[in-house]
Amino acid sequence: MTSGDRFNADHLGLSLTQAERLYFQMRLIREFETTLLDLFSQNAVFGTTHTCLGQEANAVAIMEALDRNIDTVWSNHRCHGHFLAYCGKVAELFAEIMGRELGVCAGRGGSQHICWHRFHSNGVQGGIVPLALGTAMAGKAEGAVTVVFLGDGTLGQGVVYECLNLAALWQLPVLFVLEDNGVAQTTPSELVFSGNAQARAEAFGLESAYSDTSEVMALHATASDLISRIRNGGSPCFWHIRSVRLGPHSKGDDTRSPEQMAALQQRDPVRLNERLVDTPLRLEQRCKTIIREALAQAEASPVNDGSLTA
Ligand SMILES: Cc1ncc(C[n+]2csc(CCOP(=O)(O)OP(=O)(O)O)c2C)c(N)n1
Repeated sequence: MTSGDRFNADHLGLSLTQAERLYFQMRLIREFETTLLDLFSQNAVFGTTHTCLGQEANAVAIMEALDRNIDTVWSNHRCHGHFLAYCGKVAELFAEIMGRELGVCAGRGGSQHICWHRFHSNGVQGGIVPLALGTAMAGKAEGAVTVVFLGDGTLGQGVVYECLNLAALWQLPVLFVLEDNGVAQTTPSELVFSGNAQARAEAFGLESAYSDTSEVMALHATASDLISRIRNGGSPCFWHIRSVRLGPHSKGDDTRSPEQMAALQQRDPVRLNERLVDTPLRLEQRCKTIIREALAQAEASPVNDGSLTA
């Protein structure tokens, strides 16, 4: 298998510019997530799920800036967009969530336990951060970068600060990405968070960056800059991205008011980036077809009865 086969969403048979491709990937993630919520409401899927509706641009912008042959990604409970932007394996992700043998890990762990090539996810808040330091340390000699995703609620975990300290002390090639959607499950950040997230990282000696945008090209430019600085021997970095969560925490557990949600919709990255393409409707239709076919493929795969391991 070549690296192109592994990671290239262009196997979908489209010839797109970079901007079109980034938009297309966001649209595909959006379609995946809305389909998944529909499946849950029909009781067609068991377990739980955490969609990344509203955060698609972060995932797509960052994965595009990585060298996926050597760089490592650690993702959290809200990982579908990160994974799809990493490799575009739609059917395998559906199948994983549905417990099917075709799943990324043979349907054994669901999306919170993905381990594929150099992409990992885990739902224990903060638990992935020390692991990210490990892969950063291991990859330093070959010029590899590790990216680890955090939600703002995860800044309440002490281990995150131990890791910021060690990353700076040992100058590890790691990019901490804070996807700050302003809410942890149903708790608004302002009820639990004091001070400034960037300042917390800087206090340990890390470089930091802040983005308050859903523009995918702007996010990609920042991601490329930060990742290449880290790769070329720069300090580890903490990137605070102000984001929006447009869906519930998992399924239906959203206590935010319709007014709050309407304000957040103004920052919907899929809508905001639509102008990057001439034919958004055509791409939307293409995404819908891909999702429909991938879902059918996942559904055709046998449920893993526990005998098949990844
Ligand atoms: C150690 C631990 N405690 C509690 C949970 C349950 N839990 C899952 S996600 C979540 C909120 C996470 O909020 P945040 O880090 O802001 O990420 P977001 O969900 O907003 O993306 C909680 C409390 C968990 N997964 N791990």
